[in-house]
Amino acid sequence: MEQLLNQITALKEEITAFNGGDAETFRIKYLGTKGLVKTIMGEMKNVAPENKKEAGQLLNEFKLFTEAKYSELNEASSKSEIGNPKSEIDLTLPGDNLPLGSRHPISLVKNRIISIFQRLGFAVAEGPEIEDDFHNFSALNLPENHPARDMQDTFYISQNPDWLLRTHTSSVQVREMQKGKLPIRIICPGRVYRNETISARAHCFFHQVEGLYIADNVSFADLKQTLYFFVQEMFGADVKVRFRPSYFPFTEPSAEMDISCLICGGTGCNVCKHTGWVEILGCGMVHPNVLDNCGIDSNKYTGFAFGMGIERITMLKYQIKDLRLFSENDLRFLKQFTSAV
Ligand code: 2U9
Repeated sequence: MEQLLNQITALKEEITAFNGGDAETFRIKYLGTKGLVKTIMGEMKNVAPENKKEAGQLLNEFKLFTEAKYSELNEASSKSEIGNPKSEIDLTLPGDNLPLGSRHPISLVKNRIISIFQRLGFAVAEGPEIEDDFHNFSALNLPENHPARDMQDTFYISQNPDWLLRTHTSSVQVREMQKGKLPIRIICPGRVYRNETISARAHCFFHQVEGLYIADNVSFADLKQTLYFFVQEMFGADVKVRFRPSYFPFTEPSAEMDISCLICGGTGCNVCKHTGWVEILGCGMVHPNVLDNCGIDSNKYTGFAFGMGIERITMLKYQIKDLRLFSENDLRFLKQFTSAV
């Protein structure tokens, strides 16, 4: 018993004076599976039965003493990482850079288009991508068997012959008109679907922004000035525009708008097929049948509408030659675009 007491006293002194290494060295030497605390605990078997209780208490107290010293060393070593040249952690190093993503070019251009029209008082409206025949076709002066339906090869949904993937965002405008609140001044951005063979110039889905303005006395002059403002803001003050007569079932009269070629400035190049002009959108005055189909009195109100493909605008803006790049998710392509459109 006395021998045990002497051993404990000697070890306590040694531990108090310990400065021979870090906390881990201490743990291995005293508290590890082959450490001195374990060894001295083994001495219990040599203690006489009448002293066992007292020896047990002494050993326990010694173990707690050793563990307290270990915690103390641990705490001291974590504090000393800062400014400690021996520390394995260099807290003065700059942090790791988190890779920041960038917006998709289609989103950048979409947001730019939205902000231009918002300045003219247009609100953003959205609607479902799965539509019914009425909102996508019939309301828009495209009755069943109308040949113009073939202009937009449609994905139908097999569960119900009335359901389809919208071929344009015009169905959103129809839904807004049905609400019956006038005037209406909205733009409708969104994804649309057409059953086309995928190539550099076509895909089975793309993105549109369509616009609609219905009020008293809306004229073709309003349409021209609105779109002229858009083009100037989007492509710069030097860009020229021209309107060509066209046909759409939902507008009458209808037109397509071209801008002077951004590449050659109008002198002729491959991009504009040597015409000096590139087409960017379709537009027109909303057909009276469409107003009536949606519950708006065509004798009282007039309106204009327009539609553009965001991919097309983006390709012109950034000189991108292949539509497939937008959906391949190749980071080498996507990383090139910043928010500065
Ligand atoms: C309502 C009434 C009329 C929207 C219009 C176009 C002309 C047009 C195309 C441009 C390229 C579609 O993305 S594209 O393939 N769009 O030419 N869109 S007028 O007319 C409407 C819309 C809604 C109620």
